[in-house]
Amino acid sequence: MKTTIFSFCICFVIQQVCAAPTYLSSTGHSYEPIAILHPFGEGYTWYEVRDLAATSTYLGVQGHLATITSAEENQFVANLCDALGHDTFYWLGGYQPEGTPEPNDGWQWVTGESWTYANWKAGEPNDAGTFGVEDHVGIVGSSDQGLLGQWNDMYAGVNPDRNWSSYVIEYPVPEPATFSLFALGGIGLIWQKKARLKAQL
Ligand code: MAN
Ligand code: CA
Repeated sequence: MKTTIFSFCICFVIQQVCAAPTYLSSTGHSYEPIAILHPFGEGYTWYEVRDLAATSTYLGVQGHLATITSAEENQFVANLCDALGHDTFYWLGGYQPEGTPEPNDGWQWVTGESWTYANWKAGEPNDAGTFGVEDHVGIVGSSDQGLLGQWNDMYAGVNPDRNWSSYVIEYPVPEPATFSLFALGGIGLIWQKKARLKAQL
């Protein structure tokens, strides 16, 4: 189910749309894209959404900006973004250390996982645009222009040409089956304890 939250201030309207985290069995993780639309030049930096992701929890597990290491994971995340129905990029957890001169050098994930996969759009990464410093990865989250799932390196700060601050959270949650077994085990223990208490009465 999609949830839409509108926040209104005098001259500032923010729309935030998200859906429940969705599980991908091949990675054992759940993914939650969050679309945030706002007036141009407002909104969050990459650093702010990185911290928002890292303070989000699901099933008691701390999240992080999504780190994509296969075509399957990329497609899965892109499709979840597309389902929210907003034509924005979504920040991922990929970045270049500050001062990396070459557009294609030194890319890393926020989790420290190795950089084994990339899905750059043709011509990217290019360190282009108004600010000339593009060290963070955004993924196209809409199929509207036929580029769904392709990546661009972008400026991390608040950009006057941008009206979105969307991002994807990844949660390394326990597998649903394992989780259910834990839950069943817990119920079993409570039941045993109750039975023991009854026997003592
Ligand atoms: C264009 C391209 C991109 C760049 C953005 C910056 O779309 O040059 O590579 O990241 O502008 O706004
Ligand atoms: Ca770029």
